[in-house]
Amino acid sequence: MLAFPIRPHSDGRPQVMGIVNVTPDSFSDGGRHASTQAARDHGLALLEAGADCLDVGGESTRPGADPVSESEELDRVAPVIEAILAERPHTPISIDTMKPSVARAAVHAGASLWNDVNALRADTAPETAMELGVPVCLMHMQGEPRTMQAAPHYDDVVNDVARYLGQRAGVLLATGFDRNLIVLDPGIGFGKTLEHNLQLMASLEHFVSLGLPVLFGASRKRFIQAIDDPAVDAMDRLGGSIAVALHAARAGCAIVRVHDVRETVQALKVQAAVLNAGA
Ligand code: 9MG
Repeated sequence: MLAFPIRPHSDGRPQVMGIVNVTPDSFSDGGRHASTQAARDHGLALLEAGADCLDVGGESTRPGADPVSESEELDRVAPVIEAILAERPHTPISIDTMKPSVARAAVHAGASLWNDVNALRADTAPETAMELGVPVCLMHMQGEPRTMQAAPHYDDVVNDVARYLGQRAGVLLATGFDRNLIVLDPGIGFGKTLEHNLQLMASLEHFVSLGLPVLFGASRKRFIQAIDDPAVDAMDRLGGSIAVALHAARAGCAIVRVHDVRETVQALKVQAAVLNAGA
């Protein structure tokens, strides 16, 4: 099976993960990529633009999103993974799902990382991860997508999120899962206020210091609108998305999950060149 890159590039740049939403209600592309063909084409275009890997998801996790059935989710993602791999056989593709059955089918279709915003809280998820043997991204989320933004609360958001991720990793390790295959993610925007998101982003180095690769996903998220201007919609958040991707790179994150691949890759390359020249 293909190895999925979960460590930064040798020049310190994070791996760039391009987002392929196969959801009619996707918050950032308005469902334009809902069909298999369109999602495949979009994924291939992201690879052409310089993505190191792709994240394919068939259930929206945006705030307020309703769940979809297992069969619907599978029908969305498996053909897209197969179609991308038919064209570009060596592409590292992650499957963004909370459902063990979907993760299993996606890995059988060729996915090589399980990105779980639910951090394997579903029944049998840790055992399924052990069975599949691919890297797993454990993301922090308070609550569930439909209601998570109602009233998020933490005693100390950085410590609470770090403790949670440590506990979830512990559950996975107890099944015998390989520590070298675990990726952590503080879950920007998942059950968090603007202040929580800012605290977490200001503390990314703390998450990196836990010793496992960190995935950072903040592309086009609502906190950018909250900081900039209420009129700024999802398609108009490129500047803010790049600012935080550069910040995540400097903090040592291993993977950044983004919509705007070409612009992000260019910004990361320029930052790495400048930092390495001064080193
Ligand atoms: C699916 N998805 C949406 N946002 C995400 C984020 O920030 N991290 C991860 N791992 N997945 C995400």
